[in-house]
Amino acid sequence: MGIIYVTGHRNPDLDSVCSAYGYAGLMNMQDGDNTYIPVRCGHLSESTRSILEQLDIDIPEYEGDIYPKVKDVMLNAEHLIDAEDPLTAVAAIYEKNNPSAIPVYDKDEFYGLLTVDDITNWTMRELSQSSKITKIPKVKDIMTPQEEEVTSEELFDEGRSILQKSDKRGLAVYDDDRYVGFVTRRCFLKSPRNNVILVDHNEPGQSIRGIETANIVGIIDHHRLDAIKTSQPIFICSEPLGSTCTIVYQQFIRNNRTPDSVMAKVLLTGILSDTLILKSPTTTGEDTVAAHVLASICRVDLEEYGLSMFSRVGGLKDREPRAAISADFKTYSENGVKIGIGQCEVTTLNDLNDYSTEYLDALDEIKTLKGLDWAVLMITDVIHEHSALICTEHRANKHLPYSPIDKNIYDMPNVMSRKKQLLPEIIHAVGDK
Ligand SMILES: [Mn+2]
Repeated sequence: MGIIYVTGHRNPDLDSVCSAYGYAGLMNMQDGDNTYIPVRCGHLSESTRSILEQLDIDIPEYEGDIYPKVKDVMLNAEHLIDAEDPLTAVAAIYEKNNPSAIPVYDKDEFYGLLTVDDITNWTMRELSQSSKITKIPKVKDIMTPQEEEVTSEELFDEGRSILQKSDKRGLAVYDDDRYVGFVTRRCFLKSPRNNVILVDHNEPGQSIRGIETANIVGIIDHHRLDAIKTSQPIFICSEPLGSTCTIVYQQFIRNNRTPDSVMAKVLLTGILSDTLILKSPTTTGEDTVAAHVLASICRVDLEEYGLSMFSRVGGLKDREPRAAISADFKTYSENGVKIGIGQCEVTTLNDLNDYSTEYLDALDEIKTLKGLDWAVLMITDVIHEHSALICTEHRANKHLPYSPIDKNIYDMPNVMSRKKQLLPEIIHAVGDK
């Protein structure tokens, strides 16, 4: 039985979190030999969290990295030896296998590790005094105290080095002061690799930290392909659809499964979020069909639910500008110009005037911080299908095909998609002399 983590990208938006949850759910039904655990490798924005909270699910836990840890190699006690037991009680264990350390309990509490060195040292000492061992001690009487310990979250390499420096053959492993297992030198012979499925992204640079040490066993995505080289053939489903959740829904269908009501709402949430309630030009017929089927399974009015989701996102005034810009900010390099494009969704652009200076200042800071030449922020009103673009000072501004509302602020009626509509114009603008 193996563990396979399913993770989205580092900016955990709704499509990313919902597709990880959905695909892990499907795979747990399909594959009884492994356990699929959905995780997220970034922190949720307040609005994303509040939308996930009304879904009635366990929100995927945060995992900062996928580097192998002590917990991935530690052993659990197969034999229960009590501290009060006579030393002869361990003989049966040695008959079966040859452990270098055995966990010892004091009733139900972990007492310590009995190592093979403890036994050898005691035997040698006894034999040096007389040629026959006459008295059998209790296990606890021959155990030497152990000073070092490791935690289950310790990195594999770190755990190995702690054990190498110690004169012990094994160390107890703790999680929050609770004994959870033990490690011996044998555990550290080979670094393990965690298994991961990437959803809603495939580029290692956008993935969970330590991805280079993991086995990628699957990719479910709707972005351009720039994936890591794998050593084994893997399952890839990459399609230019509006949402990864649509692809996950299609995987349910392909495997003759129907999402239940809770799962349907999870997948619908991802689709409506990424396609801006099916209004973004990235929306395909397949997204529309999937969204309608899912809405009927979970019995919600698609449009109403979509609007209620986006109303949680709030307006410009509810957000801290730097956080709002960074939440979804992508960088590109064109003609030697380093460009950053942020996008945030709102339900009204009416207050743009009041907050544009704050957002322009924040955008300037982010530009400097990230070493960019030009940074722009697309603010999209998902209800009225209308965006505004605010830009830092750059010669390309004057080549943008949009009418200015104010200095470095432009009006973009009917523009909803950064990838499909804005990016080509940005690339064109930096190309123009
Ligand atoms: Mn997506």
